[in-house]
Amino acid sequence: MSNEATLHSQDLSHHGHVEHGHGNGHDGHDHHHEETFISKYVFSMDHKMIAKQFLITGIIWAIIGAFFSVLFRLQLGYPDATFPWLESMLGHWAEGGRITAEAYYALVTMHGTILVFFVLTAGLSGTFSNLLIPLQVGARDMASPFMNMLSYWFFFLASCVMMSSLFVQTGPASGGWTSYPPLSALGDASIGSKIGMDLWLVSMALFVVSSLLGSLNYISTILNMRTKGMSMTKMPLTIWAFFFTAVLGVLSFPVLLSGFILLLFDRHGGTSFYLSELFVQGKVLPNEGGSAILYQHLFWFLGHPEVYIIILPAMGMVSEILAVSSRKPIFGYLAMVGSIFAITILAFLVWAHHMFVTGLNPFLGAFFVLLTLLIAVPSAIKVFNWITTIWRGNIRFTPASLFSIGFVSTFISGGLTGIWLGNSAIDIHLHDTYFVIAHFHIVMGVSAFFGMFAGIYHWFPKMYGRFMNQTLGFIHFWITLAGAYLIFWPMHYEGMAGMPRRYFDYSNWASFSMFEGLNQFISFVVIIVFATQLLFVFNFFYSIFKGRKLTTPNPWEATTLEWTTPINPGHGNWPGEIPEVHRWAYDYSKDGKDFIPQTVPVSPDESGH
Ligand code: HEM
Ligand SMILES: [Cu+2]
Repeated sequence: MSNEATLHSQDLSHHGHVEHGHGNGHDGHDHHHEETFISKYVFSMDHKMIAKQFLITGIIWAIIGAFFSVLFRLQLGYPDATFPWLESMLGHWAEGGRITAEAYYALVTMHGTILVFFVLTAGLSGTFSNLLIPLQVGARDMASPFMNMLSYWFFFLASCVMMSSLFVQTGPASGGWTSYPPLSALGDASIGSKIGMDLWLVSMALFVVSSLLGSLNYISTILNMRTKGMSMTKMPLTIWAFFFTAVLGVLSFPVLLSGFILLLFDRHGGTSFYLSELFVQGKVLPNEGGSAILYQHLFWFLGHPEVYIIILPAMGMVSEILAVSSRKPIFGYLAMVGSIFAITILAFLVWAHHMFVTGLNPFLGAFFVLLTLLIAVPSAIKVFNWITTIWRGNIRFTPASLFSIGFVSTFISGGLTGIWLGNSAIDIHLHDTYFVIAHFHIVMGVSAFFGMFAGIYHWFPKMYGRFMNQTLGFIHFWITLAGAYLIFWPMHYEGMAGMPRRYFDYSNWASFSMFEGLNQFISFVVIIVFATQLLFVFNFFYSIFKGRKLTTPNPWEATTLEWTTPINPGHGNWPGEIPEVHRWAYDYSKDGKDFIPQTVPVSPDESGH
């Protein structure tokens, strides 16, 4: 499996880096100065605490973002009903107990923005990159703990600004999570194009800064701070996934940021990067020479990689958890790394598949179709390897392993419909219908959430020294799995029948009222699934304080380094020396042993290192 001889020389060359890491001031950190409440829990530079901050902020956002979908699903499922409590909660946004059209668009926009960026980017990637990178590569902390702390606080600031937009008089942005101009560029276009849009842009700019600060740290930590013996090919797949996720972010978020800055100029600086030849109420606007399509290129140059920024960390964690819980080595480690790499490259080459209906030259479109469909190859390799990893494994069913298997299931289901949408000829029919909503919710909404849940159940003991309740975890899994399919499967059919997305009320169209019963059913399931997530949130917070305590540092009998730290590791992770690594991360069921940690020498004579 491994190639000891060639790695040996690499080990030595890395040694220098590691010592450098030692001297970084973390050693004996605890002895030197008292940790105050503020330095320990608020402005902490400990990657583990920052991970918890990202996670808890992400959970709060997830509740809000998901609750918004409950609100607008009420409108979609019961367009004629009135809910007096809505009016007492939302005031004039729900006059007479019905959500207004403006409020509907704002809710959809906030729902999408919050879940994509604040939950699945910051909450998922931010949490687990922070938690696992230093622990699994054997470092005392990130390359720059201070920058890492800043990364959280920029996220927190972005959160405050986005949150404040919910309370301004004209309401939050309502141009969709993509914020296409001219709706987003013209303050008078709609009520949600006013100050709410500015706050949205400022918040997102802060968010990009946070994401870049985080990613640069992740990349430099992985490249420079690995412990002795941890060559790149001995890294767990989680680390590979976080590495490429960070690369994606560093290369694409700046493009989005520049797109947003130009949009701010258009809104307030009198420029017209995105505006041209516009008539508003019979009046010609002065803007000349801009192009709304330019914005779409800038947006989707991030927008597409963004879906991989969301899904790759989940893929990494699932690979890890499947190996641990089936007590088998991961199948095809190098193919897994290679396919993450291929996905990363391809992610940058396909953005215009979101723009088939913009009047793109069909000849150019053909290239984007080809490149898009090519992503199916590395994706299929990964799916094949996950299945062969659990094949004939001795599977231990835990909430983490079930959510990992659920991830593979929803990733396959959503990935297949991606092949349809990747074909421009079919996409032109399905564009902006519920088929797209169904596709991306299954493949990146549900899958990524499953990866996140799996990660939380699996690493909760490392984070808090306690277990989460298993029974509640099983209930959470089965209802969520069934619910996700019941919600999103039917949406494919609605989409094929032409039901458009972002419509506030379908009841005027005879052809769509045939879905009345179905829409009601979907909305009903949404409420149940939402309640189930609250059960998870309860389990999470309850277990932090009252969960069953860990008695051993390695409860899942895993091979990776994070389980060699004490049950509640301090800042610096290992009290003494950083452990040395001798083997890859997946020696399960080998040499007659159930598992062999990475720290165990391969052969006696190798230990003389
Ligand atoms: C039970 C969970 C969820 C339900 C019921 C739900 C439902 C919906 C529906 C019906 C829409 C379309 C509204 C419209 O276009 O009129 C929508 C939009 C969207 N949702 Fe979800 N969603 C859920 C979870 C998620 C998750 C986990 C994500 C994270 C990826 C997500 C991301 C989005 C995005 C990006 C949009 C598009 C917003 C836009 O058009 O600007 N949703 N959701
Ligand atoms: Cu895409």
